[in-house]
Amino acid sequence: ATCSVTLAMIKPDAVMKMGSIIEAIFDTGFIITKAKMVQLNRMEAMDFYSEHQSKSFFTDLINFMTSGPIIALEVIGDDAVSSWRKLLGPTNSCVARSESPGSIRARFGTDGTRNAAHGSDSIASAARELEFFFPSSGGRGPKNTARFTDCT
Ligand code: YYY
Ligand code: MG
Repeated sequence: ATCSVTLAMIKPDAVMKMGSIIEAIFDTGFIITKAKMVQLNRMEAMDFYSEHQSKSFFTDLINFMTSGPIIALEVIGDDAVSSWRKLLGPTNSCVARSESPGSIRARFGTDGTRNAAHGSDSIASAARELEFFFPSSGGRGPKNTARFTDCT
């Protein structure tokens, strides 16, 4: 089993359900190694989702993602990028409810935009998205020096 890392995010519609989502994360065998609640401004949300800037849903996505706080999580586990996306379920929560009823998007999301949570789609985007929320330069204040190296 190969332990790897991904960026999980609880979106504004699901922050009130964070307890149940974090419980599902641990129940599935993941470990959370960093956590941060922040509210993104429009520039930050557009940067995070820049791959979608030409899509018809982009403005709706940015409006939603800036509508309240989000929680960014560094999650480690066996094959974390794909196993976290599997736990998330399909992008659209309505589809998730029929195709993957126990998934996080099925349980906690509403529709194709308000879908409760995010997961990086590749190892490269996990690295980019983790650096976005948890810059290695760190800035002022205490540093997280905790190291979690196994998946047990
Ligand atoms: O990676 P994932 O979140 O499953 O889907 P993406 O295709 O990357 O889209 C990012 C984000 O955009 C999605 O979580 C909801 C929103 N979105 C939308 O509002 N309408 C669509 N038709 C597709 C995606
Ligand atoms: Mg995506």
